[in-house]
Amino acid sequence: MARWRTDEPEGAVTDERLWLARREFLRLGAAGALGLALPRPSAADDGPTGAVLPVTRRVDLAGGERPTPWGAITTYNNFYELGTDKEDPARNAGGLRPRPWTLTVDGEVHRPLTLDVDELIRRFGLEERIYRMRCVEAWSMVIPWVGFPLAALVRLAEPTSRARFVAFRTLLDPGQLPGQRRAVLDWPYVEGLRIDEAVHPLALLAVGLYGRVLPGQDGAPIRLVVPWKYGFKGAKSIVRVSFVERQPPTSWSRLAPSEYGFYGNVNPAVDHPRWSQARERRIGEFFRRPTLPFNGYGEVAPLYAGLDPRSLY
Ligand SMILES: Nc1nc2c(c(=O)[nH]1)N[C@H]1C(S)=C(S)[C@@H](COP(=O)(O)O)O[C@H]1N2
Ligand SMILES: [Mo]
Repeated sequence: MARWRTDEPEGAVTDERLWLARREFLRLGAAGALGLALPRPSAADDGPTGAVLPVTRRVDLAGGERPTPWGAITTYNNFYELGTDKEDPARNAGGLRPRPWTLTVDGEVHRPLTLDVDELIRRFGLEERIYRMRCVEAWSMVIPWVGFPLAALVRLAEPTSRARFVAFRTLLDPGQLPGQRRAVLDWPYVEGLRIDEAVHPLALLAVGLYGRVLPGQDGAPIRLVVPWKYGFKGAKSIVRVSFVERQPPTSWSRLAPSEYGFYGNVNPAVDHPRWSQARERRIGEFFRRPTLPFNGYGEVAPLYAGLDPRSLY
């Protein structure tokens, strides 16, 4: 069971030497025979790059497990607007312009907002959250995100009593996201949460990775992270957050309702129609490991009390 742990000294996460030391450690790990199971980055993994973010505390919610190397997190991606192969997003992210970037919050709120992402960062501050990430395709990673709780944005917007769901919309711009020229999904990518899920302290808006600004392929400049749900819930490159009365139609559940539900909670007992969800492959590991209910974040179970667990996928 995940537990909050905040005993890391302030500022330690931004200490360059700490990252360098860890980088060496990761490189040794990947050099062994099991390194063959790693997705091969197109270039050598030189470790984190990009602007350093001001992180004030670190929360390890992956049980002390070593984070997946930067090179794998940034070259093995799902971001269909940048191509459907795992290596495509890293190759095609060059046209995405993540700054300046404004986020609009609208719908059933007392305070509709349009704010620059960097203004949001200044307002809320940043923390590092190390989470497990489980894709519906049965692979997983351990990712040191940088961000702020989604609950902070919800509080700022002051939802009305009618707001029951929150919808997240990705940028629609085929110039920056060339994959939108093909109708793979019904663009823009839309995901959604129930409002009580959205204010759960684990739900995160991520703006960084390994202490650095988020690379385009990982959803720059701001993306959703909901660690107890399959990765597809985590919409990338978000431009709009809308509070609504009714459950929003979400991209994957519209495309294949029998394969992807609205909830998308990680559940080893409910198989995808085309493969088992009982086990998963942690990127970098050879043997599959058992999938954990709610991806190991069982503290969210009360959110779903009284609902049929088989309907939660
Ligand atoms: N806009 C958008 N968001 C998206 C996707 C996508 O194709 N487009 N893929 C989702 C899926 S299936 C997963 S597993 C995660 C992958 O995040 P990562 O590439 O940063 O690991 O992003 C999710 N967010
Ligand atoms: Mo996924």
